[in-house]
Order: sequence, then structure tokens, then C-alpha cells
Amino acid sequence: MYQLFSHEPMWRSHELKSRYDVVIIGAGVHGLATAYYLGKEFGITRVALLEKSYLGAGNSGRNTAILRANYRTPEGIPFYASSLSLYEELAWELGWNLMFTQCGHLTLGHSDSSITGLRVRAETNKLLGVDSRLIFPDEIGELVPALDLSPEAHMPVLAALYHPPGGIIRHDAVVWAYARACDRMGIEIHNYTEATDIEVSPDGGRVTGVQTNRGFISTPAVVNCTSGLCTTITKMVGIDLPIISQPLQACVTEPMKPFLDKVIVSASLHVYVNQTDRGELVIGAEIDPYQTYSMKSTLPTLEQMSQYTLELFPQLHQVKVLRQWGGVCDMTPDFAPVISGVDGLDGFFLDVGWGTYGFKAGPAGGRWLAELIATSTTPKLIRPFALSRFSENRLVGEKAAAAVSH
Ligand code: PYC
Repeated sequence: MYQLFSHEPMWRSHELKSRYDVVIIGAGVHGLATAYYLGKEFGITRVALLEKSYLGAGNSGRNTAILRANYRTPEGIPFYASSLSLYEELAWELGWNLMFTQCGHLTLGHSDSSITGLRVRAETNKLLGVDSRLIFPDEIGELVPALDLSPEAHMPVLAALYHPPGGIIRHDAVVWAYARACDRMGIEIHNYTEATDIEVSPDGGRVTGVQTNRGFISTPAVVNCTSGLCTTITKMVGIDLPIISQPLQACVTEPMKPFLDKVIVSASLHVYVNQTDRGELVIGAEIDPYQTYSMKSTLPTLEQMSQYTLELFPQLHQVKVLRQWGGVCDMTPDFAPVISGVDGLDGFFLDVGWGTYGFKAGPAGGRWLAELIATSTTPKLIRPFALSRFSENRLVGEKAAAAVSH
């Protein structure tokens, strides 16, 4: 049952102990989900989650809250489908209303080549049991009457990949609900606790602890679940990840009467739009074309988001933008994440490189990584995402479905 009112805190504060069975660096949705499934599925609760700021300060509270499973590769599709399945049950499981609406998700095609790409995705999705199909302007017009479907548009809409189970969830509710569930199992959440170094054994073969701004923790298992700074944390054990960090910006408009009840994505126009239950439009951009750790919003990106949104919905030309923000995305060369241990370094685990697709993958990242940590056996769904794929030339190639990461 959902809980309506409670006077209990969602999670408690703790003194930092000198030892835990698992220390997770980064208490966003991936870190929280990993801790939650460690406790729930494997009974491992002597776990510390370290968050250098407040919960949800990073990408878990900055994303545009889109959930979908309509990826491109045979490796990515089942993984993201498992995440969507976990999300479908999550509100009931955690006893907290996550305001998940499976309103449907459309990726627009504006050219023959983009339609070919969408068709490949639709067919691969269907083969792997994910509900996605190609639709054309008549049906698009019925689903999204407000969309400009005129053939004279600068980039006319020729088709769309329609993914009915895709939708929107309340992202900070997901963070809070996982945190509350972790707290109830005795897992400790340590806000404002920054990992400053990771200690390894003298022979370099295993991790032994984490140095923090609040003292040293000894532990046999350290999990890097950070976003934005994942390379800095991994460098602490002497490993350079093949990852670069680029900003991703979004904005929200003033509220309007409901007119849009689907998520609309255009990879060619590099924009995605949905209308919230409050009537605001949430609009996201493609990643900014430079590397930085800055989360500042910029005028050129706002101009682009506005221009591209107006190409799809010209009637919005008088609408005001209320707020704009940015996050930092960790991009791998193949646009697929890294979820694995590290050869030659026992007890160090990675759940990083989530680019612009991390939030939707949180439950699955956490669930399958928890199994790896608890059993030392890599679950089938995350085998393709090992760090070693870069040296073994086994890239996953998910860029075509990453939609806005070009
Ligand atoms: O992959 O669905 C997506 C997405 C939306 C916003 C950023 N990435």
C-alpha cells in the first residue's frame, strides 16, 4: 500500500562507522538501487552509501525523468526492458507513489535514413519482446494532435517509432523511496560525505578501504556509482576510464492547459518534450559539444531547445521558460555503460558511463550489480557491459538509440 502521511524521517543520519561490508560511492538512483537490492535480494545490509552532497543533487534529480526500453542493440534492449519492468512494480514494492505514467513515447523520423534506423529498432524490439512499432503521420496525428505535421515544415515528420510502455516518472520520488527502503533495512546513507581516496592492498590486488572527509572506512568492496566524476573516482585506484564528461541541459516552461500526453523525441532536431501533470513542458537538449564539469546553463543551448521545440509545436511561441539547468554526463565511446568488476583488482566495482540514459537504467543497474557483488558471478544481462570490452574490441554500439547524445 502507498503510504500517505508519515512523521518518520525518510532516512536517518548516522555516525560513520570504521567498517562496512560494502561502501557505495554516489547515492543517486544507481547507488541507492544497488544498496537496496543488496539488502533485499542478498541480505547484505552493512552497507554505507556515500553522497558528497544532498540526495538527488546529481543526475538523479537533473534528468528529464523519461523511462523507455526501445534501444537498438540485442545487448541493450533486454537490459533496459528489465529496468522498465522493475520500475513498473517499484511504487508498490517501495510503498511510495512514484507518479509513473506509461503514457507512450514517440521518436520522430524526419528523413529516409532516420526511418531506416527506427525500423531496425522497431523490429529488433519486437523480436526481443519490447512493444515498439513504426507509425506514420495519420496515426501520429491521432496520438499527438498538437504536433506540426505539415509537409512544409523545415524538417517534416515522416514517421515515428511508437513505444507505448515508455513514459515519465517522478525522479526525486524514486530517489527518496529507494532511500527510505534502504534506511528501513539498516543501510546507512551518509550525505555530505565525500570519498577523497580509495586504498588498495600493498600488492595492488584488492581494495581495502575508502578515505572520506569524515574519516577512513575499511571495507572489502567499493562500488563506484558516481555520475559526472566517475573518472576521478576510478583514477583513485589507478585506472583511466575511456570516458569523457559533457554537459546536458534542460528547461521547464510556465504551466499550460494539458495538450500533450506523450513523450516526444526528435533525434534529428536534438530535442525531447513532455508535459508534466502540472502543465509545464519539460524540454531537453542534446549534449553540449564540449567537455566540462560545469553544470551551468547557457543561452545558446536555451535558444536551440526553444527553436527546435517551436519547429515541432509552433503554437508555443509565446510561452515563457521558467527555469533551466544542467547536469554532467559521462560518455563512453560506444554509448553503452560500464557495469562490472575490474580484472586484477578484487572488490572494486563500476556502475558508470551512463551518458544520457542513466536514470531509466537505475533499477536494473542496481539489481544486476548487487548480484555480481553478492555472488561474484556476473549476471547474463550485464555481461556485455564489462570494462574489458574496450580492450577486447567488443563494443556495444548503442549510439543510434541514445537519441540525443550526438
Ligand atoms: O535516452 O530517453 C533518453 C533520454 C532522454 C533525455 C536524455 N536521454
